[in-house]
Amino acid sequence: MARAVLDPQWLAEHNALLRPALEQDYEALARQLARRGLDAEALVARAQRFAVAIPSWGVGTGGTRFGRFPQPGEPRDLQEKLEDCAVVQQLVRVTPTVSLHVPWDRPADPARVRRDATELGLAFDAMNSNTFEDHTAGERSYKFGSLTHVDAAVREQAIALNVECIELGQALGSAALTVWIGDGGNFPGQIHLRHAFDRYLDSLRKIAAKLPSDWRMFLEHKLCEPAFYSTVNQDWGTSYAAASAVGPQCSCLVDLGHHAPNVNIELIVARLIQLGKLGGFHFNDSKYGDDDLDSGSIKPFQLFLIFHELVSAEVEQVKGFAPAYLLDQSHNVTDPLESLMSSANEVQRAFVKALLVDRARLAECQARNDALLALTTLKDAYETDVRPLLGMARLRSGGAIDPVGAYRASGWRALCADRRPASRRGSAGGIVG
Ligand code: AFD
Ligand code: MN
Ligand code: MN
Repeated sequence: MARAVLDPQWLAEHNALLRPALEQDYEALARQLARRGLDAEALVARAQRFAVAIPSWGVGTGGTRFGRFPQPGEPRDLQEKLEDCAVVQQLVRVTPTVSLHVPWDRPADPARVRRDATELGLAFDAMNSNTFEDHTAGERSYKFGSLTHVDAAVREQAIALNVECIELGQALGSAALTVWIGDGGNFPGQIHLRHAFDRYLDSLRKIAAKLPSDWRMFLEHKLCEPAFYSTVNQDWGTSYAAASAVGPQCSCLVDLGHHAPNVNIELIVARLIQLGKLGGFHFNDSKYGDDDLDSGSIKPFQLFLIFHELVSAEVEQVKGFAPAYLLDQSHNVTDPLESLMSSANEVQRAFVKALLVDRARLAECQARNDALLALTTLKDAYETDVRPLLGMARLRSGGAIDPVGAYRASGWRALCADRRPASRRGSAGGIVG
């Protein structure tokens, strides 16, 4: 039995106040769904099984290159970050795993960290390697690249960090490595475009050679930043080519903020599924670029359409389809725990709404080229208010009917402000969006 950070008795009392209204709303929704041939109970069970990982760098306040505005009670070390993750999980019950960024959160004693996490009811998701900034004085600099650097010694150092991530991950019980590099050029002519990609493949193969047989490796592409002229792994096509060249354990990770404006991300998702190379997601939202805004805050319909593709693949039992889900956001102006809770809820909501799509009717519409009714079919699902269903799923899983409300009432932030004095507070990690 995991150790509950917030008092379960207190949470039960908080839920008791909201429960009568939830039950009424749930019954009304269940009747509506039944008319549409959908079983609310089965949907609650599906919602309960949904999971999305929390980034260790997401529980501290994020920053931009213009500054960071820390708030009281921020976690100062990995142990405190795990405690915060456990609070989120206790209330939402869909975030049972944590994804670490190394060296931001390099565990000195991984076996102990694993025990601590298990005690809190948490496990570890994909490991993330950071070779986009220099860590200690004297090491070879990543200023001009890491895995694609012109100097083989710098590449070796970056490869070694990725191998260290794999080893740490093995000790932690993780089974995946996500590689995102900032490598690229800021000036035309700065790098040899083809040779840099060759070096990328060569480095990736060396990392992949160290993967345990049950591990996966995800390549995360990004249009630009920090390289503003040419990024080595810049788009999904490049990422797909690289993942294919590296081998079967390697696939592509889609971060929702890493595309050119107005790109059809759900189409990219469909293509990668079809090609057997969709590894996972970094969920966030964006208006202009890699904004790292909270999931579902700007384009909830896009999130739904992405999940429509994911659920389609599940329903059609596409071979090898098992994408990893992680939130990757930078919380600059909110309490990070509140953002994580509401974002997990948004992602879960998109998933549940995608389950409501009348796929038989959609197929008929497509077969007779009925564009309008096809869209209406999707909108019927998208516009259904599934909040009672999500609340019921959380309640039955032991979480909070209203996670943010419960969190505020719990006084956790104020407690942390006392327990975690600012003088000892280190970097919260996560300076890059
Ligand atoms: C980047 C990527 C990547 C990386 C992160 C660091 O989204 O996932 O780990 O920033 O904060 O933009
Ligand atoms: Mn990302
Ligand atoms: Mn990003």
